[in-house]
Amino acid sequence: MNAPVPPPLGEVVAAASSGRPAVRTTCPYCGVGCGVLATLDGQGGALIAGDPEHPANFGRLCSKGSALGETLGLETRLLHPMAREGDGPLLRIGWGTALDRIASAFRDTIDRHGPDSVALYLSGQLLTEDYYAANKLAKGFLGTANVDTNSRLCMASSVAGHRRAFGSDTVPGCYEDLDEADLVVLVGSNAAWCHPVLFRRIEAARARRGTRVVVIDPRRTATGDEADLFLPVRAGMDSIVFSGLLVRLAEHGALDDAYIAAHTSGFEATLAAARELAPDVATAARAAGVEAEALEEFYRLFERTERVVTCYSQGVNQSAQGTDKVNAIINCHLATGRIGRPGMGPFSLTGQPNAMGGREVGGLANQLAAHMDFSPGSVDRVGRFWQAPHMATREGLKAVALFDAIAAGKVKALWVMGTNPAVSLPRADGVREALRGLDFLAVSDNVAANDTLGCRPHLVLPALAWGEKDGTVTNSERRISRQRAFLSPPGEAKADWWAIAQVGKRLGHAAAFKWRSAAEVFREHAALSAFENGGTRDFDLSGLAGLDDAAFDALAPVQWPVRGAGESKRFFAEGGFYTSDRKACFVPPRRPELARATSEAYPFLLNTGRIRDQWHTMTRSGLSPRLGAHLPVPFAEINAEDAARLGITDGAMVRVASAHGALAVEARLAAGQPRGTVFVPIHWSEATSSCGRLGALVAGDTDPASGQPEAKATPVTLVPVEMPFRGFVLSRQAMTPPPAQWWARATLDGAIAYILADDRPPQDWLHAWLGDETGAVRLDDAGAGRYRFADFDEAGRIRLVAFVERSDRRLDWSGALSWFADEERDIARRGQVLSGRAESGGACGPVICACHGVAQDSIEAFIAGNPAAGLAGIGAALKAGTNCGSCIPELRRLLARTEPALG
Ligand SMILES: Nc1nc2c(c(=O)[nH]1)N[C@H]1C(S)=C(S)[C@@H](COP(=O)(O)OP(=O)(O)OC[C@H]3O[C@@H](n4cnc5c(=O)[nH]c(N)nc54)[C@H](O)[C@@H]3O)O[C@H]1N2
Ligand SMILES: Nc1nc2c(c(=O)[nH]1)N[C@H]1C(S)=C(S)[C@@H](COP(=O)(O)OP(=O)(O)OC[C@H]3O[C@@H](n4cnc5c(=O)[nH]c(N)nc54)[C@H](O)[C@@H]3O)O[C@H]1N2
Ligand code: SF4
Ligand SMILES: [Mo]
Repeated sequence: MNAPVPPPLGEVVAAASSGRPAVRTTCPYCGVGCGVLATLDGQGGALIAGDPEHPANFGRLCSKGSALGETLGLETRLLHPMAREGDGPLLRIGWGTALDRIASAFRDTIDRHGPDSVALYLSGQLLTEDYYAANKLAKGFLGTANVDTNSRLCMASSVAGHRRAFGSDTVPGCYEDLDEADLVVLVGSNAAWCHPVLFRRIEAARARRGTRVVVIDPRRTATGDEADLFLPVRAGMDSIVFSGLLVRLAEHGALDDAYIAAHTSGFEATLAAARELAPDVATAARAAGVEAEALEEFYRLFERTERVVTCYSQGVNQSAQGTDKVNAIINCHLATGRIGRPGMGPFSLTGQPNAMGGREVGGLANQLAAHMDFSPGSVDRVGRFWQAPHMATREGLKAVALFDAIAAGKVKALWVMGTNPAVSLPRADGVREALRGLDFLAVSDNVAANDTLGCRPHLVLPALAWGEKDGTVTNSERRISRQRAFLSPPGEAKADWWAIAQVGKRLGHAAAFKWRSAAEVFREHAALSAFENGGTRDFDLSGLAGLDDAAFDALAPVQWPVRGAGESKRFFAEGGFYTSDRKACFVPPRRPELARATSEAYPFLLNTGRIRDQWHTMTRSGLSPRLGAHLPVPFAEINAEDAARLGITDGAMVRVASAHGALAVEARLAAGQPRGTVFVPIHWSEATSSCGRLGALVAGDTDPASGQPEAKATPVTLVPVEMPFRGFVLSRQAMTPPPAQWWARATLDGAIAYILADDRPPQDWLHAWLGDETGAVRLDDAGAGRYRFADFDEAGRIRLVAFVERSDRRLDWSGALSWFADEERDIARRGQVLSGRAESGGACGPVICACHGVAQDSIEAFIAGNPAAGLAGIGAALKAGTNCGSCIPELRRLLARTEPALG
């Protein structure tokens, strides 16, 4: 466990409950950017609470934020630099040697093959200071713009859409707009699961002022369930919906003619293009795959509601038509002048904690620092500011093209920092091969093992993790918050910015990389934003360029721009766009078309996304038992009729395959999943499952404007997989997975679970693997294909339980798991663990309330016995939904399902 460090001065607040000092910091998960109070628990960990004073969350946290304390252990951490010689294993080396090696690998590669033969691949989970340092090194000193980031997979279409419309990557609004809106439209956003605290804010506005919520998403998510109106748009057809809206607004005299005339250009051509796509509601509805009446209702609501915020996320961005979708949405806000005023505006919900910070420092290959581009004037300006000897003069390769160039041998040396591309990039099998073929691969990460680290890097560097690192992040509403350290660095872990600066120094640029603290990096970043700005660029932190170290330590959450006093927190109510004529551009969308159509061989469209309680490739959220129980197994959500036709039953194993790769997961039949489509979550990797790595399947055709890959519509085939033997191993300690044909790992309360499936009886493979432990009990019924085993340690505590038997569904482990809660059991009763019954009568199925560990079965049973109880009744009796509230949409869903029919 980490050792505590004294909290920074000025940032010590008394945590109400414990009286111990708490450190104010920011949640490292989603772009909501919630303030967190971390209080050391005296045992190397920390108690986590929401910061009541942070303007993003006012004290609230979702299930992931609340469980941060369970992710601070060091068991999985990378603690020392390591390198390999030839084909040998990674061996520990000193920092000095490691940094020398990176510097010389980059220098030699550039000498031999030019600056564009090297690249950096970064992450929206880095701090702004790390990101700034990496961009400065590459674009000013290595001489290449081959620096891209996982934000290419995340926000690039929003960035491109903003730049096309506004001339800059500006988010015009703020979270208060959600409090003050009368209509919130969520497009391609499962905010109830992915931005839960913002979603609760929308819900609060609903309760307070009757805000209406419209959700546009092909599948009915927890967010869609909560909507006043749900539009199940056909994949990729959002620009039809919003083109139809523009036409409708024009025809009903609902335009803001004065705003259009004074502050925009290109309206007529855009309206004409919209008329081509969606001349009337009926045509739009047909093309978008929704009911005409529902679409009409949405149009009517939008037309009649002045205060409307349209939030959008990956259903919009991660599309081969993503940038057009963004502009189709923005067009409607510009046309009604509903932008930059309270309760109004287009609002891109950012994914990662520092997606925005990355954009600010020019983390994308087609941007330069401080929201500048590669125009000669900007290149010259940044070059002078940095006194850079080797300024990159043109855009670099965007993520998908970058990895293609690596595969083609054009990029030969790569430094990956804070991302897991062997899982998260499309065509991930190809990415893995490309990584393995590099002349030089360095990876900076927090963990000792993930799929990218499995690609035989030449060198790995241990980075500081959340709770240890120190710097700033920017959330969806342009608010800069501090991440502060409350734990001291474990092992030899160091800040990413520091490692980059050391390499810069070794390449002969000591003056440019002389920073001694994150505060110094931040000041330089702020100064660059102000440099020759004069109101020409939106991103301006001139008011922060002079912060001294103490002020940086104490910095309260602040929204940019920070030019001086009396700053407005919104943009563009009075125009003032960052185009050459200061007018916004309407952008006519092209006719949307899926990059790949389904075919006889691949008749289903694969949609992908997130689940409530896991974060990306699970390197951190996967450590928390609270989070593991919600949806512990990789799955594919399939429409019930499709499944029946294919002979796939709920809980059975199913193979999903595209032209690029395949996976096998559990089938979940879902009414909300449209026919002809399947949804698979992104979170499982080779580290957590035998074949749940979704990225391998995704085709990833890129959007022409943004280079963002399509991640929501890959043609696939579905085939039932015969795995008649199902089971699990529960173990107190993590172990190498049992030799089953199929496995997935989950962290549960008290045990690590390996969920298993096989077409061979357990006697053939499990028996030998378990061996004959002394003190073990077993039940071996070869005739029935049943095998159960339990082993205990010397103190009589259960060590491991294995159950495998013939079944067409996952086995319920709740009985066996309850044994892990107890320290000791009566030796004589040991055999009872093999009965499979929980002594306390535990429940099975998903755990809906992560905070209080309340399972779906208990909730259903309660509702059945108390049909009138409602949400409050469930809360009072079971406590479910009473802490973070992330599960409230699911509780409502269960209530609705079991509601007695009115008649
Ligand atoms: N629990 C959790 N929260 C997270 C994350 C996490 O890993 N776990 N990650 C964070 C990050 S980095 C990001 S980027 C955000 C993402 O947040 P979201 O974008 O809300 O999440 P996704 O599940 O990727 O996708 C959202 C929805 O887009 C829908 N969709 C697919 N195709 C289309 C389409 O053509 N049109 C429309 N309108 N919708 C479509 C999908 O059905 C899905 O429900 O979440 C952040 N928050
Ligand atoms: N099919 C499909 N693919 C997708 C998506 C999708 O919806 N569908 N979503 C895409 C999106 S929006 C995103 S954001 C990506 C996310 O994909 P990734 O970025 O690949 O996923 P993470 O698991 O967050 O990986 C972060 C890694 O960085 C490490 N890390 C965390 N903090 C730090 C740090 O401060 N320093 C260093 N050096 N390392 C750190 C973690 O241990 C982890 O290994 O996935 C994308 N891929
Ligand atoms: S909504 Fe949840 S995950 Fe996102 S920042 Fe807040 S606590 Fe963290
Ligand atoms: Mo993301």
